[in-house]
Amino acid sequence: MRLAITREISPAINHCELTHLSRQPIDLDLARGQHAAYEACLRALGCAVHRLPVAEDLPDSVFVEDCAVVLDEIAVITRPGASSRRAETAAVEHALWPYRPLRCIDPPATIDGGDVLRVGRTLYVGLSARTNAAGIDQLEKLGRRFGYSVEALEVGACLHLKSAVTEVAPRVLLVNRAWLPEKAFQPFERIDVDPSEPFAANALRIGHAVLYPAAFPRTQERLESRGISLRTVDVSELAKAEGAVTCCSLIIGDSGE
Ligand code: CIR
Repeated sequence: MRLAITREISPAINHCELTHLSRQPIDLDLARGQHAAYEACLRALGCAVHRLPVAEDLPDSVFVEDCAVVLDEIAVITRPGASSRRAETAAVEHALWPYRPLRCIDPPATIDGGDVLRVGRTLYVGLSARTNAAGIDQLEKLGRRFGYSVEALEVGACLHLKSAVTEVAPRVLLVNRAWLPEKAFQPFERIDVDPSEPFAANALRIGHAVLYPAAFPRTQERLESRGISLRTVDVSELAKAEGAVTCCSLIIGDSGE
């Protein structure tokens, strides 16, 4: 069975980091309800959910994806690019140690899990405002031992690489090309987000299903007409914190290949 690690939303979420969006009030009760529905969806897709306890003073701690890169052989505990987020990793590290040998990213390197897209044995890593070249270099050295190769891509127009691209079926990528380097991912089948839905490229693939935000009906139609089976969730409140569906969990289990 797959395990999904999640974390309760901090009551301080209204003080979250924001890079590309302006601040809008987040309704904490509504956000908690949506987060619980997200977890229910993970369960419906076959995951056992391990929810980490709340961190009152860590506004972005619900976004556990940024704290680790879970591979089949090891888990790499990251060093998030935003200094306000560095203390989030301790609880995630504690939760992961029964499941994987752990490795750590050391200063001055920074890396956010949202910048790491695994496709087969390749780790595509965004060089972004959060992930620096030293972080990519350390991940490359850690992954190489287990047969992973790393490809770096510049990400400037959006927060993380996975804001612009995720895998929705084996070697089928959902992309917002406007946020990616021109020739990125050319060898793959690519499904473009609808131009009116630039934030629609973040989808969470679990086995043969895809967990997807309800906010992007036009891109949803493109995915469904390609035969991708979706389960939609309303994550409108977490979207105000620049979060999407991959960022609220760490999935441990078979890689779905
Ligand atoms: C941040 O700026 O770090 C948070 N407000 C949002 C993080 C979203 N993480 C992700 O997409 N992997």
